[in-house]
Amino acid sequence: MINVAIVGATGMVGRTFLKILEERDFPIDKLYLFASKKSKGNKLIFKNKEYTVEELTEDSFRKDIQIALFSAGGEISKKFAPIAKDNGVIVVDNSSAWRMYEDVPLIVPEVNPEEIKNHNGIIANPNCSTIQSVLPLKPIDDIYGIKRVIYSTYQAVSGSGLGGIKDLEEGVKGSSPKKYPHPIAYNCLPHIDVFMDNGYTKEEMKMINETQKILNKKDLAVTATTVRIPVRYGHCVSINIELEKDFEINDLVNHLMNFEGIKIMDDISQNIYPTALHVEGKDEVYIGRIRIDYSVKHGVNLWVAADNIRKGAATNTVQIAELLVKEYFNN
Ligand code: 2RA
Repeated sequence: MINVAIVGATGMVGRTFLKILEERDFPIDKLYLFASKKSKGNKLIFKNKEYTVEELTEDSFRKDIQIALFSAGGEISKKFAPIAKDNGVIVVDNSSAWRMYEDVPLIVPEVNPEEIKNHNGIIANPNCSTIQSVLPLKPIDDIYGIKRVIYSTYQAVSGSGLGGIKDLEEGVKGSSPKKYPHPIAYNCLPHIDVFMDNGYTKEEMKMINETQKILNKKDLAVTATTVRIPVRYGHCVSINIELEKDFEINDLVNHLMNFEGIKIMDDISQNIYPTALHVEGKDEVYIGRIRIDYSVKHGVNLWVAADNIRKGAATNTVQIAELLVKEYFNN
């Protein structure tokens, strides 16, 4: 049994951590919940037991915490993950703060579980839209080789937290946006996170850099356009892939079907394809609209949908923690 801490326990992902830990019967002995000063004293339920949220301080990482799941933003992770690590805690961090550090593994358990041994106390959970995208890319790369990837994303407002949901719900009533620079109701914004000097957004650069790191293909040609859409939960990604080798589309579909964590939903004769509403509350990555891209020699198009708060954040983080239990705590 493991002593676990959740940092950012009262946030959307933090609360989902608790839900997933319970659903998957994670072997928890002691549970500690930490959040900012304003959430101190809040009560959260885990396995029918009430826990009191404590204020996160530099003394929070008691000696008996073994694994800490962080989802409290990059600043908190930057400051407190090293403190936790110095107290012998293994941190699984959902923020982007540590993802591109050489000595921090960036893990999607179905794709690169072997990386679990390569940490120095901090492990990073990838960006939600990256997680759902690398699942199909992994089997395709292993079997056919991938030359180039073009991402176009359609991302739910919950990716921005409660503020995103509020802008949508209030926006449909005519209120002006607070979280986004333009109304998100009845609209779509080609702008997620901040713009970088190269004209890309930080979200687009996350998808590019994280895909290359997770697939261990530093020179892979990847580009991305990430778009916010007026949907509450569920990110969708159109993925165009240029392969090294020729392929039979049915073989490619079978390889995807047989890959852990993937569900195929693809029958256009019955209007069957994954949608954001369908994936809400699920942990699998759903793939449809699989079709040859005839504009290049060996090309394929995929439509990939997943719950951005579950598989895109909380579930993937808990699955990484399960790898840790298997690797270090299964005495
Ligand atoms: C978003 N992927 O959707 C980013 C962070 N969660 O806003």
